Amino acid sequence: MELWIATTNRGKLLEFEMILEPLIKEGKLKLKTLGDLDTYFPPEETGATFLDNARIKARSLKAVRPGAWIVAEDSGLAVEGMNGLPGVHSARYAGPKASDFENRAKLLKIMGLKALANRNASFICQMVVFDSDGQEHLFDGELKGTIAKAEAGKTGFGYDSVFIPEGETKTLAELGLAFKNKVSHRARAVEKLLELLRQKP
Ligand code: ITT
Repeated sequence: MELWIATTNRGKLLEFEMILEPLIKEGKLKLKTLGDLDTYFPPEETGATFLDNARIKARSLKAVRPGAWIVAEDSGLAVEGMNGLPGVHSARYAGPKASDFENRAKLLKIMGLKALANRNASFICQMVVFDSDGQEHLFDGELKGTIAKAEAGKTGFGYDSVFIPEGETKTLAELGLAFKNKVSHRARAVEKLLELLRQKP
């Protein structure tokens, strides 16, 4: 079975590969990505919610690969003391072409300027899957934690180096990918996808 993943984010892709590895190793699953298409223009993520954006990405890939298994997810960081920001704007928080480093720097700066006492935050993932019959399946996941005062750690991507998961004292980027893939918002959603893939021939 082929599963097409609608993402341009290498960090996400690596996590999909690691969590779906059991099926890949059994020879039951092959992952395909946007890089396997000759030409593809990722759609604009104009939705107001994570789910809207996940659907936009999944439908856009489905339009060029009808009848294939497709998965897309939209994810981001919601900070309690900032009314859920950066939220759906997480990837482009510091501007349309912002790097992960610039996004993290803006977040830490704004939280520092406002002297926010409430540093509670959640990573959220909303996933849309189309099976080969075109039926839609929705999965989600959340990881609660707090925003660190400064960056620490090297693994992962995005806000991993400023996010301390609940019950831990180190950031996700210090705890490493094996840890992240057991507890993360994306891991929870991909685990549900793995279950679905095991059920469907
Ligand atoms: P695709 O849309 O191509 O999948 P993207 O990076 O643009 O890639 P999103 O629109 O879903 O993905 O934005 C997700 C952003 O939220 C991502 O760029 C990070 O800034 C942040 N984010 C999401 N999941 C994260 C994670 O596991 N660790 C750190 N940051 C994360």
